[in-house]
Amino acid sequence: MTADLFETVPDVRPSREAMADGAVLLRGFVKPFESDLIAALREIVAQAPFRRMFTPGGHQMSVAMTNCGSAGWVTDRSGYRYDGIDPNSGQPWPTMPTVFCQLAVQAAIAGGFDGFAPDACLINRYEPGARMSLHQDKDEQDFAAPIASVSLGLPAIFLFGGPKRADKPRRYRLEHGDVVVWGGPSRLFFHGVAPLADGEHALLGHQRINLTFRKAR
Ligand code: MD6
Ligand code: FE
Repeated sequence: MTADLFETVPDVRPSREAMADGAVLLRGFVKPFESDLIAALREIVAQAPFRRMFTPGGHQMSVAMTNCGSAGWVTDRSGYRYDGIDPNSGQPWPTMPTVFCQLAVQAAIAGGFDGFAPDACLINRYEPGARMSLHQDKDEQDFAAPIASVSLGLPAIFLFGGPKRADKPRRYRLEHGDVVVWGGPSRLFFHGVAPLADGEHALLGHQRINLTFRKAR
């Protein structure tokens, strides 16, 4: 029997996988946006370079961050907050590119959330070994809006827990092009990212980039 009997055309449809009530994993959702998205990302990073911020407790994060949009998430010795100004430049964060906004809004719709209007996009860069400990996203003013999270570059193990820190997280492998949207009953669930394994991604090299879109204000 010859191998080509089993060949199929690649399945380019994004898939939809429920993670919890209000949380959905859209594998491959980025594909139609990919090249414009990465070009826009490079421009943002040229204006507002990645930097490793400090937690209020004085620890430097292993993940490097920047932002675009009218509100940027920052952390320093005084706490976590959203700020319209990049503290490194004293200038407003780069404007949210149209392609970023379109991707986030369309993913939110696919996840069951109409009318998402993100004003903040936190951009996380993981190099091998970087991780994010379990946390809740609760610095936003209105928890009615969902969060859309876009994974690019190297794959990561995403830890998705529950409403209590002690809830045992489930592990999801997030790959380049995957989007997670969550809100509603799971909006405040604990989550994190396991230490990034090394590897090389064809477009982004030895790193994972995560974009999280929020309505902060
Ligand atoms: C990350 N993501 O995937 C970290 N937060 O690198 C988050 O912390 C996150 O993916 C809120 C909602 C979705 C997320
Ligand atoms: Fe988060």
